[in-house]
Amino acid sequence: MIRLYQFPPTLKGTPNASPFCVKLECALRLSGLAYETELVPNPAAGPKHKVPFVEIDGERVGDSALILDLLKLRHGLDLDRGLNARQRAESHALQRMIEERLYWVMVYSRWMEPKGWDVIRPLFFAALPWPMRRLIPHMARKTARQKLDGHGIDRHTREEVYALGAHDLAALSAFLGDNPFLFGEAPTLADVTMYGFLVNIIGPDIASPLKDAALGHTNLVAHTERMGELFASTRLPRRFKAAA
Ligand SMILES: N[C@@H](CCC(=O)N[C@@H](CS)C(=O)NCC(=O)O)C(=O)O
Repeated sequence: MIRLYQFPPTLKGTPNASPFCVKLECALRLSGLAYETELVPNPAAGPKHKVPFVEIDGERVGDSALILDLLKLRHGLDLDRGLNARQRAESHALQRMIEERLYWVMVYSRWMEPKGWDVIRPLFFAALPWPMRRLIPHMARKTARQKLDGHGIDRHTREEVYALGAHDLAALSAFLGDNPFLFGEAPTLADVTMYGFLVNIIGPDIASPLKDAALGHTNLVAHTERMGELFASTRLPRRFKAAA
């Protein structure tokens, strides 16, 4: 049995506030593999102190990319089986751009910007008992700033941050062109990845120049809607369960 651990659904407009959780769950749904979902509010529960993580055959594994490698090995999950070597390389580069750069612009828009913080603060920490509900958000925001600083994105001006994000979105839009999916007629892992991040940028009610830039690419919006329909129409997990 595959058990997927992810954040509880707190943020309206996206299946999960973590784009990595959406990516992994979408890959599982499109593959048709049976899985169960457990909801963990605290990523520290995972082997790498991040979500998503999974339990496969009794073993806990963290990181969506490593999990997908393992699912390919053990369960034959391969959304890229139709791609040639060059397309696989392109897919790899697109995913790394989305996850290692665009992601951080999204994190900046949520955690550093007052408009983002005002939305996520009451949602992400609602389950905490008083007085932790007052203290933890402040500490978590400080940690987020340290991570953004470590990555380097927070060393740029606000305008530069959003210009970098807009470049990534423009590259994705140009690559997609008029195709329904990034590599043609069928969704691949790069589509699943792009969906996880775009639905998190476009879906929630968090105004930002990043969201504006994404909404400016009609093909990216259409892709997100297309993937959202696939996500919703594919098999639902057998049960949702809150982790102890
Ligand atoms: N490379 C990881 C990234 C996962 C990740 O960054 N998850 C975030 C939520 S979107 C997290 O758990 N952050 C908690 C932390 O960094 O402490 C993956 O692909 O799964």
